[in-house]
Amino acid sequence: MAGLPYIVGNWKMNGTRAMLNEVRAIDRAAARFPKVQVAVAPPATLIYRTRDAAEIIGVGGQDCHPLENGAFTGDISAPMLKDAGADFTIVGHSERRSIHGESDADVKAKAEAAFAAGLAVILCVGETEAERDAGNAETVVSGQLDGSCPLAEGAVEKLSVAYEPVWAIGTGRVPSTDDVKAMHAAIRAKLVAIYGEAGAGVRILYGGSVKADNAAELLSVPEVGGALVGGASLTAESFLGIVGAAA
Ligand code: G2H
Repeated sequence: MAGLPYIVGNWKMNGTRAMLNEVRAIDRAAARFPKVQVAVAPPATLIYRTRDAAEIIGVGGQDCHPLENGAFTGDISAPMLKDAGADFTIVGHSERRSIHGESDADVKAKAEAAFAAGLAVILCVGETEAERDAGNAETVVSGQLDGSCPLAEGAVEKLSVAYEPVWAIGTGRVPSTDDVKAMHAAIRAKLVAIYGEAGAGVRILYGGSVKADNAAELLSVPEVGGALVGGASLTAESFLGIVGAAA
């Protein structure tokens, strides 16, 4: 697994211009952690301003439309994210999959559109609690990867995968380190099956109730190459606690 630990804040539908103070504080502090790659994905309304306010950290979108433009009221395309200053976008977050009914094929089309626009991609996968209880967690995640990994030439180079068990998102519950280890190993094997040798270089993040006090343990698990952080990324103080744990 290549690269520095990657700590990404997913602000979801949170944040107005006042959050730019947090951005500046995160950006200043990131300079003290050169061995950690730090990024935030603010709501689309703040991407341009976040890019302007930050010098070091990466800035990304939380979703994109698979097409470049057209009559899709309320949607934002990958080239628009790029134009606003984004370096990457998240696709396939479970909140998009469940609330907006996005299929694996939708997520794959979005990932390929993002890649075509020059954006890196964080592709989210994860099982529900019922799927885990039924013993199907790895099968579900493997199927999501089969259906949603971008296959355009070179896309793998700009891909990260985030394993986010749905039942751990925003709940304060996290899987055991053994379960994280097993799932990340299964994801690695699947990525190698899909991409060959290049699959060994894809960063696999963990997401779901990551906090400053559990980050070090989660990040110490083999094949955990970083964290996708929701609630705890909304203040510089809590987010930097996680960045510090990754250093
Ligand atoms: C999982 C995560 C961020 P939280 O969705 O992607 O959110 O850290 O609030 O569980």
